[in-house]
Amino acid sequence: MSPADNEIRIRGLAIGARPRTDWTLDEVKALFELPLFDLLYAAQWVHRQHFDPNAVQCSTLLSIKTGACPEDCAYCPQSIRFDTGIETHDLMPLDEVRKAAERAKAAGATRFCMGASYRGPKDRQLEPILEMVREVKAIGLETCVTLGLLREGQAERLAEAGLDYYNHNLDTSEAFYPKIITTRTFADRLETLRRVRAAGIKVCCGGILGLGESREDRISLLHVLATLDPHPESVPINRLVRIPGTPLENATELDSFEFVRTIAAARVLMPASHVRLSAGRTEFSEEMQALCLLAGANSMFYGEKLLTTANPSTADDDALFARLGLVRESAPVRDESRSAVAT
Ligand code: SAM
Ligand code: DTB
Ligand code: SF4
Repeated sequence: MSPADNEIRIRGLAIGARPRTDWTLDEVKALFELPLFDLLYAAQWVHRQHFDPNAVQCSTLLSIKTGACPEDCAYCPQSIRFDTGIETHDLMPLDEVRKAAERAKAAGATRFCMGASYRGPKDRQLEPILEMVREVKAIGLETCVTLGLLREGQAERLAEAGLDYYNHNLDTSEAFYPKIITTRTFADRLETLRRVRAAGIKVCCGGILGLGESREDRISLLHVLATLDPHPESVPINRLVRIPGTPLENATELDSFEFVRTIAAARVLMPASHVRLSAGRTEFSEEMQALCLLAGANSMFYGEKLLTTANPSTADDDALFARLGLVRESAPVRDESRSAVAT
């Protein structure tokens, strides 16, 4: 049976394998509020229509420019407005980036994501980053960058350099967003996502849970993501890492099952996308990580560090993979007729 006509019915909801971008808010809410085991069953079923359920895509992160960011994102250790004690640095030399990418490839990652603490890069700041994209690609890794808002023409330049993915998160619902960030709008973010898509770069877009948002906000965030046409190819779901010195340092920890529920709903709503279990893993038990993977997450950050905070060690991740019988998803085959990597 093809994904087009393949569906299951659970408590009156028709759940299909074919990606849809016309979800209504009511449908997303009904799905999100299913009994957890029904939702997990739906997510597993959808997951197996599109993916090897035992393979996990592994990306490694590198902060190529750290801290002193003019933005006021209330969760972020890199904002210049909060005293978080992080070590800041300007743009890293190309050579160091290449070495880090080579180490990531040797460890088994297939994608290398470079993050910079800009509101958005100036044209002259983009130039050395294009060079980094070319170098990392030449090593044989997929490339991703997250640089904030993009101005006109910048996405095209990144595409020409061979960039595969651009990460730009919506972070939370449109309604809750102004409580978290005041220096740029939700609409600004959608505009950058539009530019990335128009330039032919794959979109990596998700959010953070545990900012103090309500369930309605989580449902609304998923609704916006699942009605982007086409869906983001990669959907990172972060749990807030509470950083001393930020306004959210004392945020209440989000219930683990609510986090799992959000992952499972994302899997059902965006059946063909990779859903990434992102920041927050160091605070999760191995059983919790396994539950997130069972709920349809099939991507992770792999490597000891995220941008400024810790991630589980590769040894711990390798041991977890072995215990669960998981494998690292292999790199997509390169299509030499295009500069980008085919998926
Ligand atoms: N400056 C760029 C931007 O904001 O788009 C790129 C880097 S920014 C650190 C990338 C993403 O990391 C944010 O959108 C947010 O989703 C996530 N993030 C940052 N701090 C976090 C934290 N303390 N806990 C969880 N996720 C976080
Ligand atoms: C994403 O969604 N999560 C990553 C990546 N995209 C750039 C970043 C997580 C950052 C966590 C806090 C830190 O290490 O500074
Ligand atoms: Fe700056 Fe990005 Fe952190 Fe916001 S999330 S303060 S834009 S580095």
